[in-house]
Amino acid sequence: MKYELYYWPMIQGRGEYVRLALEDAGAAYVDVARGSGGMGAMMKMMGEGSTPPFAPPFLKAGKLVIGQTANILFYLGSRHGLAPKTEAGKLWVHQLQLTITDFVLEIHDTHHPLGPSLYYEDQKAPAKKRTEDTSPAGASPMSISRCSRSWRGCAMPFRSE
Ligand SMILES: N[C@@H](CCC(=O)N[C@@H](CS)C(=O)NCC(=O)O)C(=O)O
Repeated sequence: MKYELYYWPMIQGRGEYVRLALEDAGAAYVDVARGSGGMGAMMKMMGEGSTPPFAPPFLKAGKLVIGQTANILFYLGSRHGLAPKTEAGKLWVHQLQLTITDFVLEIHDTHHPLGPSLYYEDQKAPAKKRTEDTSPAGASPMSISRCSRSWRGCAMPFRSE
């Protein structure tokens, strides 16, 4: 079976996690949106079927269409022996990937705290403030431990303790 990866052709972004797994597994795949007519095919896929993907990346594996980076990697990890075989091991690796997902969003928000449609130059001041509040270096060890390490995605305020 040849996988079909759907991701924005102009950036590496979250698609790169999937590409790395596919490459590591030696799996055959086509990077659909990088080919002719691929963008149109990708946009169409997001609007069809009873369980359409919400946003790229998504992977077509036979009849399956799998969205969410961590979900795709969970699938590929088991299928290609990239993840441990035990349930505990699989869940641990999935947990790590979900933590990475949170972390990626944290990093994104340090540059685009007001939204992805505005340029970084248009949100420099809030970006600076967001970065100060995000960096583990800016938080005291006590506040970090109380908040289960804010930089890993905890939404609770922690500065005033
Ligand atoms: N949690 C999702 C996030 C998907 C996501 O936000 N994809 C971005 C590109 S990296 C996107 O397509 N954003 C534009 C949109 O949602 O319309 C994942 O990990 O796959």
